[in-house]
Amino acid sequence: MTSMSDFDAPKKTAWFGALVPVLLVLASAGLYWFLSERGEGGESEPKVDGSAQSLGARLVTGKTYYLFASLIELYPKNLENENWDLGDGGPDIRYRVLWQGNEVFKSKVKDDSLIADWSGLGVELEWSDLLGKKFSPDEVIKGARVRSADDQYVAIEVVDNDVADNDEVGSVEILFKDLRVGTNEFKYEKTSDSAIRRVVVRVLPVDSSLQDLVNLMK
Ligand SMILES: [Ca+2]
Ligand SMILES: [Ca+2]
Repeated sequence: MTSMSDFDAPKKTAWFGALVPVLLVLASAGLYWFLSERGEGGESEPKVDGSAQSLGARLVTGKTYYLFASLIELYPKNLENENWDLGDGGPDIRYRVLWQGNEVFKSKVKDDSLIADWSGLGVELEWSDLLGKKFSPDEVIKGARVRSADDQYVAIEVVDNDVADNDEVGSVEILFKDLRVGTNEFKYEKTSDSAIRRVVVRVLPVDSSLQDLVNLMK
């Protein structure tokens, strides 16, 4: 007896049997695509995020950076065109970083200098001391943490730290879009409200390894 179902059954099996390998191929191709997309995404994300940012790269909007002045030079006379301190005493330089109207870092004072420098690290350390060490950058870096935005700036406000009353030195505003990863030097004319001659600002991505940061500071 030949019923319709007996007749159809082998045909169905053959049709389905032919389809299974095709589905398997498609499924594994899809799985491969899925995995490789994920893999590529996983590798490229930190680059987009900027953790592999190299020296001289523009700052990425929305990303957080360490920022500090590694050098501040003043003109030889104060805002009143007089000596900074009694007699021939040089200025005792300290700076603050302000971001969005808030003080986000205050430096130590460098006594009697027209050219003051800061390492950006805890007092007893040099950058080369950090190679092979297990510190996290947050433990050793002495600087501001700021988030880059193209239309925003950081202000660096400088004073001559005196015993009685500090001498104002001046303040400079630096746009994030003018900053690069690594070293940034800015020179200024003397004006009635600023005796700042030169500022060198260092910018380092916060999500870098200590090893990468040491390389960026070379
Ligand atoms: Ca003074
Ligand atoms: Ca002094």
